[in-house]
This record gives sequence, C-alpha cells and structure tokens, in this order.
Amino acid sequence: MLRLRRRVSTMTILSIIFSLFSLMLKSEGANHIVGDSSGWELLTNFTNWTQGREFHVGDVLVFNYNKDQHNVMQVNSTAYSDCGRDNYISIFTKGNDSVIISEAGEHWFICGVNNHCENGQKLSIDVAP
Ligand SMILES: *[C@@H]1O[C@H](CO)[C@@H](O)[C@H](O)[C@H]1NC(C)=O
Ligand SMILES: *[C@@H]1O[C@H](CO)[C@@H](O)[C@H](O)[C@H]1NC(C)=O
Ligand SMILES: *[C@@H]1O[C@H](CO)[C@@H](O)[C@H](O)[C@H]1NC(C)=O
Ligand SMILES: *[C@@H]1O[C@H](CO)[C@@H](O)[C@H](O)[C@H]1NC(C)=O
Ligand SMILES: [Cu+2]
Repeated sequence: MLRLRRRVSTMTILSIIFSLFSLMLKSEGANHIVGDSSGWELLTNFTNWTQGREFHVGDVLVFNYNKDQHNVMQVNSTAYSDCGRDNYISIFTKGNDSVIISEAGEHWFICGVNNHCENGQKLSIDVAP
C-alpha cells in the first residue's frame, strides 16, 4: 500500500515536471530557417520546404538572403497569387530578418524584387494556434 502510494506520487511529480517542460518548450517558439541552408533565394523550392513542417503562434521565421538581390514582403493571399507588390503588409530588407508569427492562420510572403515572385520565390504557411 505504502509502496503503491509512493509510486503514484513519483508518477504525479514526473508528469507535472513533464507538463511544465512542454509548456516551456511551447512558449519558447521554434525558429524556422526559411529554405534551410539554401535560404530565401531564387532556386529554393519553398513548397518542398514547408512540407512536414508545423508552424505555431510564437514561432519565428528567419529569412537569410543577399539583401542586394532580394527582399521579403508579407502580403495577403491576392498579392501572393498575383505577385502584387503595391499593397504589402510588411517589408523586410536586412538580409537576415526574423519574423515572429503572432497570429494563427495563413501567412504569405513574396520577394518583391524583379520577377522573383513569378519565378517561385514565394512562401505560404499555415500557422496553428
Ligand atoms: C517543389 O517541390 C514540390 C514538392 O516536392 C513539387 O511538387 C514542385 O513541383 C516543386 N517545384 C519546382 C519548381 O520544382
Ligand atoms: C525537397 O527537399 C528535400 C530535402 O529537404 C530534397 O532532398 C529534395 O530533393 C527536395 N525536392 C525538390 C523537388 O526540391
Ligand atoms: C489584398 O489587398 C488588396 C489591396 O488592399 C485588396 O484589393 C484585396 O482584396 C486583398 N485580398 C484579400 C483576400 O483580402
Ligand atoms: C544581420 O545583419 C546585419 C547587417 O546586415 C548585422 O549588423 C546583424 O548583426 C545581423 N544579425 C544577425 C542576427 O545575424
Ligand atoms: Cu528575390
């Protein structure tokens, strides 16, 4: 009886520790290096990159690119489809931009330089709460 109780309380403590730990991990937010080592560049396949990847609110997208050749525009779905550059939500131009995802739902990014977007330099992600 005593031994059983002790085992139960050890399990309880372990599970509390585990929950706290997962909460901590969750609130930290994951860093996603867009395109991995290829970066935010013309020849990267971003559809491929998003496959099997989960995005959550609080995560960070890191865009690495040559700032003389590219930029990052966060846009709405229309501009994503049309590669429209006139009404962006935000623009990033530093070449190593960290974008914190603060809302659930779909997010769209394009490169606004020349015809890069038309050539596939665009990213669409679905963010879970
Ligand atoms: C990118 O990758 C996806 C999935 O692997 C594939 O369906 C698509 O054809 C690729 N696009 C290009 C331009 O290679
Ligand atoms: C998709 O990415 C994987 C590595 O993440 C790579 O091995 C594969 O060749 C890529 N496919 C395409 C179509 O780019
Ligand atoms: C995207 O923004 C443009 C310009 O403000 C607007 O005309 C268009 O309707 C918007 N698209 C969506 C899906 O909200
Ligand atoms: C980003 O790049 C700028 C210069 O373009 C540099 O000053 C800064 O230290 C870089 N930040 C990181 C996190 O690499
Ligand atoms: Cu570009």
